[in-house]
Amino acid sequence: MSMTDAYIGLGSNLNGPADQLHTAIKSLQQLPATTLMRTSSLYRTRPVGPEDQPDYINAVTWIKTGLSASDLLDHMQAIEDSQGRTRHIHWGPRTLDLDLLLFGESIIHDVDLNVPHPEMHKRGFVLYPLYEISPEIIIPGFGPIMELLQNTNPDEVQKLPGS
Ligand code: ROI
Repeated sequence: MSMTDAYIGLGSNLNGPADQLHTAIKSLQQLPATTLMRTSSLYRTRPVGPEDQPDYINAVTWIKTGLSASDLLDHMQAIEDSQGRTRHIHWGPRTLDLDLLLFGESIIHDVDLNVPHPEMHKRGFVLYPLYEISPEIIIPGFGPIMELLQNTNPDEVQKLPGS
C-alpha cells in the first residue's frame, strides 16, 4: 500500500478546547490504514477573522495514511460531527475544526477540498505548530515554511507549556 504524508490542522475555541483537541487526536490515531507520526504542542492563538470570540487552541498532526485524500476528508468530517460541530456562523466559534493542510505533494482544487489549504501560508496558528514538527517542510506552491513564518506575528501565537 502506498502511504502518503499528510498534515492536519486542529482548532477549537468552545467546550474545553484542549480536551476537544486531545479527543480528536485519539480519533485520528484510530483511522484505518493510518499511523500518527507526530503531534505538535498545543498553542493558544488570537482569533483570525471576527475578534469577538474566545481565543483558539490550535495544533498540527502529521500522519502517514493509505487513505485517499477524499476518504481522509470524510473521516475528518465524521470526527468533527462526533464532537458536536455545527456549521452556522461563517468564521464563528467552533468546538472542533479539522483542516487537511497537506497531502503529500498533491495540489488539489475540488469543490469540497483545496490542498494545500489556501489560507495556511499566512496563518500563524497553522505555521508555528507545523514548523515545530516539520521545520524543513516546503509547502507546494508556497515555498519553505521558514520563509512563510517571517510574515507572521509571533505575538498571536503562544505555545502552551507542557502540552
Ligand atoms: N483563528 C484561530 N486563531 N484559530 C483557528 O483555528 C481559526 N479557525 C478559523 C477562523 C475563524 C478563520 N479563525 C481562527 O476557521
